[in-house]
Amino acid sequence: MKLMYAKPSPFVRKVMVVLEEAGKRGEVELVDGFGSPVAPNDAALANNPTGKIPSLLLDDGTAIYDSRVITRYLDQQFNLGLYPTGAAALATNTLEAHADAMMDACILCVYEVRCRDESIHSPEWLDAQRGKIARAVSALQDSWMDHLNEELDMGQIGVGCALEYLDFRKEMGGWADWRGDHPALDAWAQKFSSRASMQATTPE
Ligand SMILES: N[C@@H](CCC(=O)N[C@@H](CS)C(=O)NCC(=O)O)C(=O)O
Repeated sequence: MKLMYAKPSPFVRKVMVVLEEAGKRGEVELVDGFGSPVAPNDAALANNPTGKIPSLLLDDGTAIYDSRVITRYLDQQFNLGLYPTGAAALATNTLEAHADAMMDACILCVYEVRCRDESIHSPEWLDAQRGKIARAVSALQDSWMDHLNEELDMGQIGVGCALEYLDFRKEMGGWADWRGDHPALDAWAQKFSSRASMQATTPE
């Protein structure tokens, strides 16, 4: 399998964390997929017409995306139990979607700053994305702490990746520090980031 990859990407990181948790990192070749909407990457484009990463090229030549499709595929392949079935599925799936939406808002800020000339940056747009991030962080602490402290699932992995992305791109994205106002979530994130799978995938 080949993974279209970029180390800073929080969506790619979700996939890498799953591979590390499975002990299967060695089964995937990493292919540089770093690009942006205005400078798409050839390998990323070859496997996903939108040029987004991650995409995973299977050994039979099939390309699958996006991150949620890939993590579900890996979960089934390696029997990881990261996606519970039955009634518990709704919470896990919603939490993963919540984390992905945070990442989407972050990436939109990063692209606004990095890909568009400063003269056309939109403060309203940036503030709107930062507002989404702030509300989503508060909701994690208000409503999701019990779930975050339960058995490992894909929702937790998504949240761990999203929160560390907030730290990683704080300066470029221009959002406020989230840790001071959310002590319970901060404590959870610190513990979660000590997992070997998180340590092995730290963005840089
Ligand atoms: N919904 C997608 C989002 C992926 C995404 O936005 N990836 C970014 C990198 S973090 C990307 O490939 N951006 C390039 C582009 O938008 O053209 C997923 O879950 O995989």
